[in-house]
Amino acid sequence: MPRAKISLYDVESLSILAPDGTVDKNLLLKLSREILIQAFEYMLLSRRLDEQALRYQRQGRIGTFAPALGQEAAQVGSALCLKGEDWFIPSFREAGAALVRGLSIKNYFLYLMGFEDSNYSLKGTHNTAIAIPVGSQCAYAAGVAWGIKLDKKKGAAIVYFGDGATSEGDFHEGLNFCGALKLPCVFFCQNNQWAISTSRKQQTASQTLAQKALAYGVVGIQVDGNDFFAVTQATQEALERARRGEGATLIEAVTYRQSVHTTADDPTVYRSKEEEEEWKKKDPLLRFRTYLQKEGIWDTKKEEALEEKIKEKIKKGYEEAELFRNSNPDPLAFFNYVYEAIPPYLQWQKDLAAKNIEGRNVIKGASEKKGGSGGGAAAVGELEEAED
Ligand SMILES: Cc1ncc(C[n+]2csc(CCOP(=O)(O)OP(=O)(O)O)c2C)c(N)n1
Ligand SMILES: [Mg+2]
Repeated sequence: MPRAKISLYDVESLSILAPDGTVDKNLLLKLSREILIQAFEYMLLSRRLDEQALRYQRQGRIGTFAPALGQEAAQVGSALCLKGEDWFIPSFREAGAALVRGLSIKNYFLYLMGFEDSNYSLKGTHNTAIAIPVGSQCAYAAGVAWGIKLDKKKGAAIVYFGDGATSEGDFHEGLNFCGALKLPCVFFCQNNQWAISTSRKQQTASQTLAQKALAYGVVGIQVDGNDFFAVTQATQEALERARRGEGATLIEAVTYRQSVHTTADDPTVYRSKEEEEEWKKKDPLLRFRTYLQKEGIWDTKKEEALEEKIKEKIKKGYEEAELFRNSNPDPLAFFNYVYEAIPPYLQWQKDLAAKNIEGRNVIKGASEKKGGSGGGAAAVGELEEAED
């Protein structure tokens, strides 16, 4: 019999909370009233933070940012399953999840103002800095998970990335590594249908993103990413599996990026209004609110009070960040945090930048002298007094 079928497992899909706010009671995880309210509070905070940050960005108060708007159930639902000992490894669109992990509004705005002090505040936590190179965090996560296993530590790692990242090598390498070594890692993919202007369909011929797990011998599951309960259930199961030493899971949370890719993007040139309207009907916040109201857990009065609280919190956080900006912070701080001991070529760059910031010096013949010293550093230049 030279030709036979190799049987692989089927990929599960999970949905518990429908867009009209009704739930499948057989699948519903028992969660306390307090947790449900807390989840809604984080989801609303995340949404309002996105809306306010967009205004600040348009006013020139902060730099470019990537809104999480529309992905609140995926982010808050998954992050709420984490314990302090677990490692949180985000990309650039995870404000909702990061808030659950203790990110302060001040630090969020500091990051968006370009201050490295925000990332530095992560020291001592189990949260890593935001990864901008798409998919790179999947490789870090494999390393973190390997560390957890080698050190026989409790907990697991969770890494966040998008549909676009599943076409990057780092995603495949990370997943393979975690599969081969049975590492405690949850790969949390937010399939928000777009990677800037590349649609999910253009991204891959794969029927689901979850099935990519099969090739690496890890569990893959697709969930309705706008369904708080499905996300929570799948993440909880994946984390428990990881903690039991049974290896990694790939979760594909199917959701939608309702806003711009970043504030430098205009989605009207590549996607239709109709598509956006269709997804608004599946909005994660609306559906969760409808459920909570039906259950008598939430009402308009509570929400009005929460809206007020959130408004104040965001305003206060922004003002604290502004205060920091106006306090003459060290503009060279970002040189300090990449290496424990700053290498000579970086020290050179730092000194050069310091002199340039002082406005007294200009670079002359930067690429001609002495040659680079590795790590992509420019060749050592020559400093000269400026004419003015
Ligand atoms: C390695 C790399 N290539 C390209 C970019 C530019 N870029 C930033 S975000 C992005 C799309 C990412 O899409 P996806 O993974 O779906 O995440 P989403 O932005 O939708 O959250 C690209 C191409 C980058 N940051 N890093
Ligand atoms: Mg995407």
